[in-house]
Amino acid sequence: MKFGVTSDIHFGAKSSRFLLDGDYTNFKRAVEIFNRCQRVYFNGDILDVALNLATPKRNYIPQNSDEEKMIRNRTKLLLPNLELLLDACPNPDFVYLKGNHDGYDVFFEELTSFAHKFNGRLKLSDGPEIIGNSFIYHGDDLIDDLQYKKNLKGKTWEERVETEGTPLKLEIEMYSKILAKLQERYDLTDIEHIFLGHFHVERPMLTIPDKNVSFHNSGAFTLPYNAIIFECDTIEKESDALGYLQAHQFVHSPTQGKR
Ligand SMILES: [Mn+2]
Repeated sequence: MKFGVTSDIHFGAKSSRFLLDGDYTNFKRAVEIFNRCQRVYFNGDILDVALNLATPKRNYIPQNSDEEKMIRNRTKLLLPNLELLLDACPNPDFVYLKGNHDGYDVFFEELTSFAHKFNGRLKLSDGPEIIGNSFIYHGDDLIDDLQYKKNLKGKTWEERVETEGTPLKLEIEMYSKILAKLQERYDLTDIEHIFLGHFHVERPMLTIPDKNVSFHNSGAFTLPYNAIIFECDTIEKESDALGYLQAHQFVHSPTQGKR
């Protein structure tokens, strides 16, 4: 079964990787890939609402009517675009997983009524989702308390790279810790591929040495502000192995702001 995974479009943020920007290049690219798939996973942070929180948290409850209004207004801008995308992609069904920037009840309420239009073709999920030997989760609560992004051992990522070695070494260390954390929570016996979003490291794909597990990160970027679409296939062999095909990148749009 062919499936696609993407995340971290951050629709509405200044640094948004817009699907529907300018000449629609990103949109057309997404449509082309998604229509080859039987299922597409939106793995969190497709919508971005800035609520003046340092780190937005999934299941955050709006503290006042302004915050709630902000979420509903931003939702109103996203949904017509999502509708265009789903209408242009008759082939796959879609699963929308919560991220930390869009895991709000208010948004998921609106998304639930929106989903009714699509006769079961759009499913909502808290995550994780499992397909074949693949595990799909946004990853926000896996990384944030490891503090790799900002402040591990009181150092920034860049400072760590300078003093402790290559990004590859640090990324293997980080993903090994994430794997251990996931194994505490879930039975990953048959899982060989873990799809995450959320954090932005050098490599969209990394295999942990000596483990039969690869990480794929659609929030990763090799160029600034690119979200990635993974196009994957579950192959029905004895191992039910997933063939990693390619990472397609959204094209950077000149109208996007700096993060
Ligand atoms: Mn995130």
